[in-house]
Amino acid sequence: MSKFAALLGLLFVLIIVMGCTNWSVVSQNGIEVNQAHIYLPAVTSDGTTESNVAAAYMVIENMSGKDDRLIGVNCDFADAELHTMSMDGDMMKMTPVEAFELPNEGGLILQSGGNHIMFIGLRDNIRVGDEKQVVLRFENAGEVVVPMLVTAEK
Ligand SMILES: [Cu+2]
Repeated sequence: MSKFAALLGLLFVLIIVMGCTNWSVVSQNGIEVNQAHIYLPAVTSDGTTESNVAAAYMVIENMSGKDDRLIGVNCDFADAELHTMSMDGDMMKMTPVEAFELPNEGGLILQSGGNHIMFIGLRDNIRVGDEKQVVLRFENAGEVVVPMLVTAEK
């Protein structure tokens, strides 16, 4: 099975698992973003958070005809970084990276415990149920604006 077929299979499973959750789908310049959402940790009873960080998870596919890379993220509610997870002894730790590879006809899965977008220094009293605009910057495809629902779900 090709990597892409495996990715499609995973995407199918993700969609079933996530059921009716209406997380955003954006298709632009050959880049398709599915299931994009912002995970807010430590949510309190009013839907805000005691944390000053959050993460974004999604599935990105590249149907543009050329290899690409996710090289940055911008938003107005925090500073954003690309993070990967690695082992430090027997501890998992997050490390900032410059880019994620996104080969043509391939995909990139940003998920809890793996590669993700990290929001640091949350502003604006972000809360569950908000929709936030997040700009993904690709080396070839340019900027793709993705509206993302804020949720307490990973
Ligand atoms: Cu992180």
